[in-house]
Amino acid sequence: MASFKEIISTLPRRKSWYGDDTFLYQGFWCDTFFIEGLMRAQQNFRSQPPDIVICSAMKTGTTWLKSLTFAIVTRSTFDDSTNPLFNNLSHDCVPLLEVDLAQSSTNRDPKNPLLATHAPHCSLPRSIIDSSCKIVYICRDPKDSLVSLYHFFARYLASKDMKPPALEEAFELFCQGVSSYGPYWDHVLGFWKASLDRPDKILFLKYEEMIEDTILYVKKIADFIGYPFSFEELEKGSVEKIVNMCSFENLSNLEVNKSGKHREGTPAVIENKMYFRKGKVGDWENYLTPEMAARLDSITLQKLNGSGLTL
Ligand code: PAP
Repeated sequence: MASFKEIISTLPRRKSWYGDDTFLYQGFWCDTFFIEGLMRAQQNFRSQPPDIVICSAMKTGTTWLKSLTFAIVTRSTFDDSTNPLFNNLSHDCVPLLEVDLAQSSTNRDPKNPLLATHAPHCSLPRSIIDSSCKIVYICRDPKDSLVSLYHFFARYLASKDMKPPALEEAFELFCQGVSSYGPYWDHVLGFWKASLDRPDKILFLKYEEMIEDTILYVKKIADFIGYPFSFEELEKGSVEKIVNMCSFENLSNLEVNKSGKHREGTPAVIENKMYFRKGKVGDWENYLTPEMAARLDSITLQKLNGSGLTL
């Protein structure tokens, strides 16, 4: 039987704007490392009903959503000063399916029901679709996602003394759908349509709406994943506490997120601070020309046409 690497080597490939080759697997562009992990997870991962799967395309608010959900599910286990989020990046509190759980479903804390993936809906392991586990999906204005993605890889390349490409180059490929786990619009639409089919299983969130009224969405998420706030908790401000603890200002100023490293000791090591840039809605205006924004908006309109979704 062909190895995963051999199968990947037969897939359509393009040069990504951050240097490596990217491959088209099940309709989505991705690096070898993540495709291989996803293939393993598709083969090996067995989801359990209490699982809660955080799904997202890249740079749409994953770090934040992981922090919020982790804080929600662990609120009765830890007090205000002992929550692991004070000393750990949220990516280290919520395992990533295609990396941490690729070899085995059981390589995780049995008390933590959360896991995450950037995989598109069509590529989720069968057991996630078939079991009664919950999925929480977050998406974001593609203009802000692109700008965030560009800065992330530009900083990553700079840290390795490599020259980042021009934003225009990244923009062009993003528009063509060639971005990590892209086409971005197909990723969002996959989860959007699935959430319409199974609203009890998939909670579909937008970064902008969560920024607008985080308290409301923390309550919604908690209800959806089966950790509702009691009347007493609401009265004593537990929701506000979680919102404040997971705010951009608070998390980005924690020592672990200023100086710590994610996946230290592996080739995929990344400084935690790279996951915190501005955390704002509409920062694209500082980087994209009006023409670039208009082109992205028109692709978004065309792709989402008839879906009932706006971004
Ligand atoms: P990932 O796909 O690598 O996990 P992800 O967390 O989805 O990244 O996206 C990072 C974005 O979320 C960054 O946006 P920006 O580049 O436009 O600033 C990051 O700043 C933002 N972010 C991180 N933490 C928070 C938070 N607590 N609240 C709001 N936004 C946040």
